Amino acid sequence: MTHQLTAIQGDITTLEVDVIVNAANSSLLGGGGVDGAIHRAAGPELVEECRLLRGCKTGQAKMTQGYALPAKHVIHTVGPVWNGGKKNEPELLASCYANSLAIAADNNLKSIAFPCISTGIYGFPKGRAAKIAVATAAEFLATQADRDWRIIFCCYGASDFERYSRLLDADRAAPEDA
Ligand code: AR6
Repeated sequence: MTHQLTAIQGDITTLEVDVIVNAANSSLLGGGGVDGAIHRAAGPELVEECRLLRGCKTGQAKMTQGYALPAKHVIHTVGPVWNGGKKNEPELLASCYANSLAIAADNNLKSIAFPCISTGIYGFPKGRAAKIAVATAAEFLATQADRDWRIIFCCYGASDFERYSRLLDADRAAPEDA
């Protein structure tokens, strides 16, 4: 049994994994940022399947096929819009990661790549978002003793990649330091 929790820098639409996660909006009908990139790379069949899903609430997630993407599936999750931090934004962001991982587990998927949900157009502070992402993924892996997992944080920019690399190094060092 192996668990990999890693950060890479690159374009999530190029990854050959079981599933990539989309930072969507509640319509699930496409938009800008990583959502636009995923829809462009997947082709028009993606929005056709998304139409059948009838939207998605903030913090929840729904899965489709990957169509022309190298990834087999897409999990669409709707991150919170940052509104100062007192509107449950941290809990809702954690739910995006936890619910996406739960859907992947239910479908026997083993490799999953996340973008930095909510930290672009939705304005969630990047440092806080990264801590929530890493902590939620680590909590999930702690429940998966009998299964292999590869969880990738796919960072578009160099500063995001450095932030995640630091956090993951600290996460790995923690048990020895304790
Ligand atoms: N691969 C990986 N990450 C990417 C890519 C890519 N190809 N393109 C952008 N990013 P955002 P949000 C990063 O704004 O804040 C859409 O219109 C980007 O650098 O895409 O959750 C939706 O329809 C940033 O780190 O998502 C919603 O309306 C991260 O992806 C709204 O934006 C997320 O930025 C969602 O806003």
